[in-house]
Amino acid sequence: MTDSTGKVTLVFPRLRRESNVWAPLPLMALAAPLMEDGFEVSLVDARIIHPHLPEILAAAADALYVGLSVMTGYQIRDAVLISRSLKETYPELPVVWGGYHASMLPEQTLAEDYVDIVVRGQGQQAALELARRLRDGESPEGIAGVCYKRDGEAVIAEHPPLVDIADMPPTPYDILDIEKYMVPDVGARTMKYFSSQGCPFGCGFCAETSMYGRGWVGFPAERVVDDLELLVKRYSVDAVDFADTNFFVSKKRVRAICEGIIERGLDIKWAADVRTRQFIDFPPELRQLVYDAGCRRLLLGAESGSQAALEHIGKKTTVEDTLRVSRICNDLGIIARFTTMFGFPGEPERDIEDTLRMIESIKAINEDFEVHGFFFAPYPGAPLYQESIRLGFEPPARTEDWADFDLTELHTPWVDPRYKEKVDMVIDFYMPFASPGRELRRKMEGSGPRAAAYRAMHRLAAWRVAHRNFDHPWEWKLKRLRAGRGGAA
Ligand code: B12
Ligand code: SF4
Repeated sequence: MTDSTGKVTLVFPRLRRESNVWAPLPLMALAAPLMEDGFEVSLVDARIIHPHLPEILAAAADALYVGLSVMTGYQIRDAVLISRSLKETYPELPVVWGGYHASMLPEQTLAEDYVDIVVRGQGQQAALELARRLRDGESPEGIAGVCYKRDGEAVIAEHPPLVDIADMPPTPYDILDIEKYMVPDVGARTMKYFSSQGCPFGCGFCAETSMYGRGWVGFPAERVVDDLELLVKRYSVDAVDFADTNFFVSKKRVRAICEGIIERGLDIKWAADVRTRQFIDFPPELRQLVYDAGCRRLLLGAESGSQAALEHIGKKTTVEDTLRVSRICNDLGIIARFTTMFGFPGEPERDIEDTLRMIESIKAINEDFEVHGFFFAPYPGAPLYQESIRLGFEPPARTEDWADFDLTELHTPWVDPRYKEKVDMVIDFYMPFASPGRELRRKMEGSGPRAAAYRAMHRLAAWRVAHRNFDHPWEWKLKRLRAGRGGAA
């Protein structure tokens, strides 16, 4: 380690409607090598500071650069506000954008006068090299993944390949006010943690493929267990939600992590994402080990109850796989949380009935299993992004116009809004009420008027789903009115 020769300010802009604030892992990942190299890092999380601009401006005063982490959607609105404010106050201070959005659209992002540099892809090495160059008064030319402006012209770097993270220094949880990031989730004190980056699969709707080129890199098992032990012992964490896009890529590593957790007697519960077939293909004793090591929830992409739709998106899984994995999780005592997707390009509006039937079968296995419905949104970088443009999707022309882009709204001209309404109503509103999970059942158990309203809603929804009768959906309309959106179903 060298003496501190410079400071880097990292900012996590606000997100929309985030009830629980998760640790800003992208920035903590960057802070690790910077701090090891002797740089001072000031991490400002705009989600937990009100008002946030004065603090960001103060932290930026003596920085070599300010780096913002930006994902497509609402976060852009705050990132633009912050960046403009930085430029007004410190015209010479380099403003750097990284994360999924800028990585996929570097030209468009650099066209804005409030962004000086874009870092594409994985940021650990680029953030460090950039700090060294700016400290030494050198140009960022040639740093892998770093795009910048030269005489007003954008210099766009190739998207860099994924670099191994096995030797990365520890993720610095101590730069956070950690109590602000303890979330009641799998445990009362759940902490977000990442142990790997990338995913070897290539689902058409997912930006991951372009971001990390179907590569995958992870911390060695021992390092992961060390980190978990530190979280438990130093911060009294009782559960971890893995932010890994695909925690289960290496069976060998999963086995070693689980054995390590058990050997060290770590009393910890955890949740992670897995592909349906991956978990089915695990030998039963490994699945049992995963449970024994504390896994209590898995997030799986079921995507659809229609086999034709699964073939259409090349998901390489079957509806029967979804039911099989449900039975496996149920037998183990692991909660399965599924996502489904509708409205892919070129897909005929398919019968919601198939997915509804799949959900009923899942709920018959375990009522606590959840199924969420989403509509396909062409995120930049997703393999289906270009096809969506050919089919009439008009991507926003300027960075800030991407701020309204999220999975709750419809962005694709080939989908009839009434179809989306029906999916939202049946899959995400009536179905969860008809077959309530643990949380809703708890709300129904009370004695006040609220609990009575939930019970009435449950009976009504159960009747509607059983009879497939969604005519005159006044409960749904009321909910929409209360959410301030109005509109007919
Ligand atoms: C945790 C998470 C969340 C958390 C919040 C994040 C947080 N930390 O607070 C929550 C649950 C709130 C969330 C919400 C959403 N999320 Co999210 N989320 C993730 C998830 C699972 C992990 C992110 C993470 O921490 N990764 C670990 C870190 C170490 O890696 P990283 O993020 O890739 O960061 C690296 C690079 O991006 C880069 N980098 C990042 N920032 C910066 C900044 C600088 C200056 C530099 C130099 C480099 C750099 O370097 C980092 C280190 O290598 C990712 C998937 C994934 N595994 O990454 C999706 C992901 C980021 N989410 C995504 C989406 C779409 C959403 C939603 C918009 C979904 C929705 N429902 O609409 C919402 C946003 C809603 C809102 N509230 O506004 C997409 C983003 C796609 C895109 N084009 O932007 C992802 C990639 C999932 C996917 N595969 O589609 N999410
Ligand atoms: S959807 Fe999941 S499995 Fe498919 S590419 Fe994205 S992260 Fe990987």
